[in-house]
Amino acid sequence: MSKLKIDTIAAVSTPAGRSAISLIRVSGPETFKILSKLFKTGGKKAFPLPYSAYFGAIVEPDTGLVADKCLVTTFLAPKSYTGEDLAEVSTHGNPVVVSRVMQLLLKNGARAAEAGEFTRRAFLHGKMDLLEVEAVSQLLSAGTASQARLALNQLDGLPSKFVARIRDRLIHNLVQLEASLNFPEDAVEAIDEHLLAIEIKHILAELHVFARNARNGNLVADGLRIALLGRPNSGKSSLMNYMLGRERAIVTDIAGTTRDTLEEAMMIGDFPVKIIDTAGMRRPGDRIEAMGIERTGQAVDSAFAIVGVFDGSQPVSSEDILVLDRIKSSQKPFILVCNKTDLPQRLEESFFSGCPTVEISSLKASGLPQLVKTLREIISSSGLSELEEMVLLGAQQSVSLDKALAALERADQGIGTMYQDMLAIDLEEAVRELGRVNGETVDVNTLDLIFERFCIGK
Ligand SMILES: Nc1nc2c(ncn2[C@@H]2O[C@H](COP(=O)(O)OP(=O)(O)OP(=O)(O)O)[C@@H](O)[C@H]2O)c(=O)[nH]1
Ligand SMILES: [Mg+2]
Repeated sequence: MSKLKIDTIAAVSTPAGRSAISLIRVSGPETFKILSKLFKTGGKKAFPLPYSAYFGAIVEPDTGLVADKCLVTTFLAPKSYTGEDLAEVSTHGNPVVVSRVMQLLLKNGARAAEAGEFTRRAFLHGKMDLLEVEAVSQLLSAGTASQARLALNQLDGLPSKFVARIRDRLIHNLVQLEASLNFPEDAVEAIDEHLLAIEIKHILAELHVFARNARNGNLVADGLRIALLGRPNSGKSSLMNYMLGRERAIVTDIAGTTRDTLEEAMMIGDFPVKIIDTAGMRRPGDRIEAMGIERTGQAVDSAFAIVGVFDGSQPVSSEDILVLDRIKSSQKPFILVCNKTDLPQRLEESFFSGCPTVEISSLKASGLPQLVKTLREIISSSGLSELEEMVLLGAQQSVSLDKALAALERADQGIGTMYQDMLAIDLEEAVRELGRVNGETVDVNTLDLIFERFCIGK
């Protein structure tokens, strides 16, 4: 089906099942023609007026039977979510009633909407750009208040304005460069490469900040990954259970109990995190353990921060030294846990020297507040509590932003030595890729990928 054909679509926008009210959305040029056939309102108010609510009944045209009594809210193009004529029909929240009203709409000229099609139309009609689309998507899937706040910030449009402004500046410079390249003999002034170089540097600096805000935003949206790392039996799974407050991971006194990485969400302050329990690090006993330990390595690579778990009741082993080396070489923020403090302590204190350490007994449930406090400090010192600054990007948008940055880096480094037409190619690429970030130059296939993540009715 052609995505460009603008017909009239309908979908149930509320979840399936019984509820007080269900909402059916209808959008497109025939919206009010279709509703005029089906919806009978008793009042004298003309139908439809902008932003108006009408109480009435959906009536089957052939039989005159009432399908439901409902409230219809009207939004006239272009002042609606989609930018088209749009109506929201609030029916009684019974699946039988809802499906009857839907069938009547479909029989009388509407088409069942695809996932994300209302938002896609909003995008096509210029009601929002791709950054705002991404914010809507993240708002719908947000699992915590801070994730929702981040998405709402982005819906205010500041990141959109930023990308549009940077892109306009690049276009302006590109046009000047092209003019001086194509019409050298005309009155067009030769471009001042020195000024252009300064401008590119400024833009690059601003874009780097934007990219960092986007990385942080995606960290918050996905949940910061915190990996528990340690030798077998040090108490990683016990600590995970203690942090979560429930028996999630299997704990035994057999070294090598955890063979695969386990991931669970929790909050640190008002920050969503994912705690990752890993297979204990040692020379593997069999193939399965070897695979588990390989995954431990991946968990370290993808982690935002690492919690090193050590058994305080045992002297330092070669495995502990291996673990500490791995943690230090990861260059990630970390904290060391001296676990099993309920037992006589035999781990040499000097082992932890110079490293942030907390003492914990996972068995007796003591010491967690100090660990949480330190993790909060790690999060806030990474600038991650500044939600206002953050940006949410989809996977495609992140790739495009990186490409735009790379093209500008090439331009920045090459300017003065590189041919101007090569410079123009890099600037063009930056403009094109930034257009993919905000949707100015996005292609249909990419749009398909973006909107298929949405639910029907949004
Ligand atoms: N006394 C005491 N025992 C603990 C504590 N934490 C864990 N243990 C015990 O240590 C043993 C190993 O605990 P686990 O949590 O399975 O250790 P692990 O690091 O996940 O081990 P692997 O999955 O094999 O890598 C179990 O018998 C736990 O009951 C603690 O704080 N105090
Ligand atoms: Mg374990």
